[in-house]
Amino acid sequence: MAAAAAERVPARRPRPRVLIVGAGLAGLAAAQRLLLRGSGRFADLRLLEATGRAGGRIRSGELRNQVVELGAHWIHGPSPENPVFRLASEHGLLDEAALAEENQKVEAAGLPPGPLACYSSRGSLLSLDLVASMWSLFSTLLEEACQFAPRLQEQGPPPVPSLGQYLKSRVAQAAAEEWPEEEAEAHLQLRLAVLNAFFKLECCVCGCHSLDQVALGPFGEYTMLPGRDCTFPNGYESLVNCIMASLPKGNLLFDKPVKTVRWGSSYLEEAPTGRCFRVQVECEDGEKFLADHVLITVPLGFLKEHQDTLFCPPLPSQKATAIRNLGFGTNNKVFLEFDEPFWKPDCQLIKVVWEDESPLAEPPTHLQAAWFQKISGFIVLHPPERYGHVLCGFIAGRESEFMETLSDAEVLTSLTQVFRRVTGNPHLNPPKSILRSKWHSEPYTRGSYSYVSVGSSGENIDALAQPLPEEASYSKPPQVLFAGEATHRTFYSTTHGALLSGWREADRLLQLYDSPHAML
Ligand code: 6YU
Repeated sequence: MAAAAAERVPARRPRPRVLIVGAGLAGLAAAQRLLLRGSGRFADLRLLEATGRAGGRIRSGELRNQVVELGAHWIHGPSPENPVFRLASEHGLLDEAALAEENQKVEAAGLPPGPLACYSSRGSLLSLDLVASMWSLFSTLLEEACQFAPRLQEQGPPPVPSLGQYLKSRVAQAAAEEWPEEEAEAHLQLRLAVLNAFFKLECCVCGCHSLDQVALGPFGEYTMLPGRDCTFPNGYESLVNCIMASLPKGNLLFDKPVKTVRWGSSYLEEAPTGRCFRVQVECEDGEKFLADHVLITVPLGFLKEHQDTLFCPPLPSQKATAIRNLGFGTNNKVFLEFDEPFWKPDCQLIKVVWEDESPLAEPPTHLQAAWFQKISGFIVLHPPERYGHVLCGFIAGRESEFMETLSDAEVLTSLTQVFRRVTGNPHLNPPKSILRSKWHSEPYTRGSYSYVSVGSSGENIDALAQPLPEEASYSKPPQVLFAGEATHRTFYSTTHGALLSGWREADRLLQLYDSPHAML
């Protein structure tokens, strides 16, 4: 194959050749749609996946022979508008409770799960009334923060750049104006400490290190769908497996990391087609593929690290800026299996409140000494007859990335100390096994999911989603297209955002070739 000087006009209109880079949900969804809806026109399609498996950030693992999720956990907003919910229902992947109509109608936005136990770092259980009242304040402030979305102009521009600054100013105001003056200093501090635990929870939700990194204006553009979040009884990967089963074998090439995408040129394939292609994709192993269109679905974390070498010519400035400015952070999970539970049988969530912390004070900075204080909470896997006594902790940000550098034994030692301290039981048995994710260390992911960071906006998301060349038209069709969760303006960071983005780009190509102007 060599770059051709001039383009040849083929005698017969050939099938377009499509390459999809990445076999996460976005890439798989795009492939499935092109193959199912393209009436055979898109049969010349291949997916190149860097790793040895499909699913990307959907990754189910095993603990005690039971399935646990190392990546995506819930269907957020399982209701008819959610395409992941629809697909999962169609394939019979959900249980009755998730399918119940009442479940689909719950306006659950941000509801913490049922019964919880909240431990203090001083070794006692905290009053759940206090926790509930601080949760009520925090969730009201989050709702308030959504009011600065660009579409809701009546609120005017955001008063401060970040979600964190806004929440902190409102917490300070509530403390000064609403909390009882006669209350003891220690109790006021406890309120702040409980609120700080919710700041950490929101860091996990946003996938950021600090809420000071999250842009306030666009925060309200993220859209929550109705429905109480549900899980896949046989693992999120059961959804991936259903899509995979519908794809012809041989279309998906594993262990094919793409190194360079050359676009905006012309490459002659001498045999067997004698055709000119607009794009050449080169893999790490040196193998080259020619295509009319390439759909890039790699995570934003990978793009941030490799955009300078991945594209030749380099990306136009709008897109390069979007990649630099949008946020991509880390949220990890730690599964811990205990011989005996130290929690009550109906408990669904365990939170730890570090009593000397406050959202209005600087957080601890010494990672080695205090990384575990960033854990936002532990959910209890239910039912125990199936899972045994297993907790799943969530931790976001730099502390989460630091945890990835520690050994399992080091993590177990620190967390055993935490549990002994908060339960006041110095003899509490350590967890007997541990399983955890390390999303920041994954070379083809480099974090967990995207957020709109200070200095970026929903327009950057749209710019990231735009195909290249920028002036694409029917006579100059798109060569490089972009999908993946980070390209969805209102559902970024979710599986449904990823799925919809894959469909969006598949539809772009389907329309292109359905059009009466269809070229090639
Ligand atoms: C959801 C949830 N959830 C927890 C954790 C994580 C994520 N998400 P992929 O990465 O899947 O695929 C790209 C492929 O490309 C991949 O296979 C690579 O290997 C490959 N690749 C890379 N480079 C390549 C190269 N050079 N060549 C070839 N191939 C290459 N989503 O709906 N529910 O509970 C969670 C959670 C720990 C890590 C999640 C959740 C996010 C989803 O997992 C994720 O969006 C999609 O799977 C991404 O699919 P994709 O195809 O785009 O990429 C306001 C506000 C805040 C907004 N946030 C609110 C929502 C909170 C989000 N969820 C939270 C939490 C959990 C627990």
